[in-house]
Amino acid sequence: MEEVLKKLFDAVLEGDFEDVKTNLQAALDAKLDPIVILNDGMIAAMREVGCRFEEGEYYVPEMLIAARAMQSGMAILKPHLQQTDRKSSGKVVIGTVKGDLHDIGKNLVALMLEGAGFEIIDLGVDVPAEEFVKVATNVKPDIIAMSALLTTTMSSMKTTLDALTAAGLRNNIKVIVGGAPVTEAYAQQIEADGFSTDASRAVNMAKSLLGV
Ligand code: B1M
Repeated sequence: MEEVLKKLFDAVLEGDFEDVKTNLQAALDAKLDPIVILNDGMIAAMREVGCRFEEGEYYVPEMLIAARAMQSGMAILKPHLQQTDRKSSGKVVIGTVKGDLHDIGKNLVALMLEGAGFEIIDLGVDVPAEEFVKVATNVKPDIIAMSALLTTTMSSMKTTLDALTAAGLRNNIKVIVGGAPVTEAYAQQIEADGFSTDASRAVNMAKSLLGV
């Protein structure tokens, strides 16, 4: 790994925002691909945070501090990840499902979709099925995008899909799902229209579902 990416990785891991800022800028100045900076420097560090949590070396406060450093870094990286194409590709309502407070992956998906020309309505975290239905009824999106990071909250995706069907909205709206514990098999089982493992693929999935 490039030295500067290793430093960025360590800065996110330690939740040191000043070091995140310095090394992120250094990586950009070195003309490294922003996607590589994101994946190898920052997302890889969050994965390591998860491993340390599992091993009992990190606790919730350390996860939170790393998450804040990651979010601040994403804000700096944002303009470099977005394309200049401003033509509207469609309207997306996005949220992390009920019971789940993880929003970094969801924010990345929203950021990349926005960069690809989608209009984003971000409902935040811990979004109940009724809220997805209410907003979908009002704003008539082309896509609903749901994120879940906990095995215990994945079932909220199915609850939301059922609520959309009950409200008669399912025929007009494509639903895409993702997040670390979500698999293609699970997406098929709950009859989502699309699934992706990461934010870039979520954009491709959204575009192909809408044919844009
Ligand atoms: Co939590 N946490 N956490 N956590 N946390 C995980 C998810 C965990 C895997 C850690 C571990 O044990 N290794 C574990 C879940 C275990 C499980 O269910 N299998 C866990 C746990 C247990 C918990 C708590 C229960 C801990 C506790 O309180 N005892 C608690 C739950 C709170 C709740 O939600 N109700 C909790 C809390 C937290 C914090 C609040 C401290 C913090 C979140 C802060 C925040 O998000 N603002 C946090 C963090 C930071 C993590 C880890 C370390 C990092 C998550 C992350 O941001 N990754 C995580 C470990 C891990 O993931 N390995 C962990 C970086 C991000 C870019 O990746 O979100 O996966 P990710 O998004 C990816 C893809 O998944 C995909 O695209 C992104 C990449 O491009 N993607 C989509 C995501 N959504 C998508 C939607 C799509 C398509 C793709 O279409 C719509």
